Amino acid sequence: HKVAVIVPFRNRSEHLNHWLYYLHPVLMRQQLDYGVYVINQDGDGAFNRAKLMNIGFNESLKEYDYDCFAFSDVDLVPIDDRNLYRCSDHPRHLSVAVDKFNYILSSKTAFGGVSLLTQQQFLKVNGFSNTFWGWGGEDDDLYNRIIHRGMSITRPDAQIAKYKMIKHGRDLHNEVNPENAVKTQKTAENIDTDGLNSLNFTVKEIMKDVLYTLISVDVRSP
Ligand code: UD2
Ligand code: MN
Repeated sequence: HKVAVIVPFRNRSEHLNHWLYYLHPVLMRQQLDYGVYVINQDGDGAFNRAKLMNIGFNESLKEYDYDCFAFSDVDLVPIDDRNLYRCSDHPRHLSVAVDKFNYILSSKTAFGGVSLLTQQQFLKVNGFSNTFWGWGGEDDDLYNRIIHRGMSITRPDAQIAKYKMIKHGRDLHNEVNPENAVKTQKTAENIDTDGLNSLNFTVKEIMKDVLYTLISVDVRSP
């Protein structure tokens, strides 16, 4: 399994240090051929998690022929090695039971946190939407895209797919955006024209560390 782990990022260095410390041993024990790509949003415009994921997909493929993409928040640490960071026949949701939510899945359609898609699956849904600025909705929109394209999702057992979320408040410039909830009703209208095929950004800097590649990008805030 050639897995690119894509981590959306801005101003969470402490979380990143923890994440790297805990995740590398897990991923190594899982015997994956993997690379970690931390996609840092440059500037202080509204955060766009989904767009950073699309950028990570594009940029990681320039380096290696990855066939699986693990999209992961920087604050989610798996607590069971059996929760494999591998793709399957269906897009896969790994962060099933998170301590912050008392280890209970919020809804059957939840797809945020940590999710995995093969290259083919991600291309089939045209990636994430690029237009979800601020907090919320982008994960639901990706779920809708998957269903719209005739796929379904799978999850590991909740006993295995347990996570700790590093404690945090809401970040600056990532306020809840009420427009995002409205937009999740319009996935079918947008999927063909908003996504990987409409992605625009500028790479500002690429920094290669032994443990990860940090790519700073201008996401061209509206
Ligand atoms: C939930 C979802 C998350 C995403 C978000 C809504 C789960 C477990 N998590 O997380 O996947 O759908 O809601 O957008 O369902 N980040 C930064 N710097 C910032 C802001 C965000 O690095 O200033 C990154 C970081 O990787 C973070 C992620 O974006 O973990 C999601 O942001 P959050 O942790 O504030 O959102 P949360 O915990 O509500
Ligand atoms: Mn979080």
